[in-house]
Amino acid sequence: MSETARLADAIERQRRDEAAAHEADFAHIATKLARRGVDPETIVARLSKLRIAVPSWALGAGGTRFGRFTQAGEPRDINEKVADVAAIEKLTRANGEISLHIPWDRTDDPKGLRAYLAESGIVCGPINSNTFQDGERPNDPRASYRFGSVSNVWDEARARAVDHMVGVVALGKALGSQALTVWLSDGTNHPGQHSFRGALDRTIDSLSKVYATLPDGWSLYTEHKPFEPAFYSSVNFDWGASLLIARSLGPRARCLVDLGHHLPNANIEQIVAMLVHQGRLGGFHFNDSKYGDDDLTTGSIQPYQLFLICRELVDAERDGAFAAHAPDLMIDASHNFKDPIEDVLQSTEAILIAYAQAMTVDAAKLDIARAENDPAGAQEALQDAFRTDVRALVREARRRKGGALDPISAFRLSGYRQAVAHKRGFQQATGL
Ligand code: AFD
Ligand code: MN
Ligand code: MN
Repeated sequence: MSETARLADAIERQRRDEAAAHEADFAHIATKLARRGVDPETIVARLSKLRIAVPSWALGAGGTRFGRFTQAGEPRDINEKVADVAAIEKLTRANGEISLHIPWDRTDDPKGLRAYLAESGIVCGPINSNTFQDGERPNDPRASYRFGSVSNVWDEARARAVDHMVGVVALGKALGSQALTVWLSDGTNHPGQHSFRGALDRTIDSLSKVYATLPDGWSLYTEHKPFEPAFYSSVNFDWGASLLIARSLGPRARCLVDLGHHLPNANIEQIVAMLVHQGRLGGFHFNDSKYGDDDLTTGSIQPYQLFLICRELVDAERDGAFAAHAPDLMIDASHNFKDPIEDVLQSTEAILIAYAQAMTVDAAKLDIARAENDPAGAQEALQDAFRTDVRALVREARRRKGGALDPISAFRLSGYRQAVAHKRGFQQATGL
């Protein structure tokens, strides 16, 4: 049996076996929400439109600087990565998009890849440049990214970084992408190593050259991160720097919020609100973190924070703030221990649950509490929603689109990993 047939069979079997239990759960939540004046159909309809991109680098086991433990059946090339995303999409009906990383996913045949994507029902989401690794070492040492890419004091390195990004945009265009995501490792480890203002100037100047080549309808996302690999200062270190860069580039430059790229206890939901206010929220990299850029599974550590972030999105949507540009939702994680596909399924589920919970907030009650300066009332409105088990809404959205009621158990039931392990063995693709 083909892997596709295995998945279809498992999804179907599960839908049959768990239909009665699911219907009872859905009826229960529908009644409960009706008491809050919330229409479950609106939530199901909204959920079924959410699309969460899978990063190509999440499909193999991640590593650390202490090592990498390859798992059986990891994709060996870009086509197998697309096949894994198509498998995930079959299960969830919420992940029909892949985010590529160049040069890890470099192809000499963009036309062929585009056709394979279309055949697999997957679209090409925001595409990522990589100026944090030299890859093939450049002949000219002044062109190395060792001391930075777009912010480097050496013209050769900056020119190389700009060329690379312009090439990534061209490839992305050929593949149907509409955004370039730029995460920079540029920074310093030693006070005085470079001029903060000089580095910002050079970054803006270099990125302007990339921005100037953006095709119609494209955005450029700037992704901030406070530290690592640079431990004293990063050039694009927080949302303020990210916003400065975006505003200096032009209206199609927007900020991307990676949940793991904040110092402990940062109020990420407020950062999201500020970027919405400025019309500069480009998108997200979802993950979770305990200490720093841990790339832990979305919603596994701070589910309430995820809910509050989604609440900002629901609010912004209600206010029409996303009319010009809706944020791109992407996962950004890679793991040492878990099956990578199972992790994507869990992250996706966590986002859908948080989004659904955010939509169950009694908005009138919250508005009144705010207008009356009633913080306890505001907390009641939020936590009443957060404590609601909305999983039946998420399942119903998936059921109506032909997906699995429970993606992880359907994935396990299908034997997909064992089947691809047999074919692919213990190899790994380029990338992390
Ligand atoms: C980095 C950033 C960024 C980058 C990725 C590569 O999160 O999104 O593209 O890791 O693995 O930490
Ligand atoms: Mn990221
Ligand atoms: Mn990261």
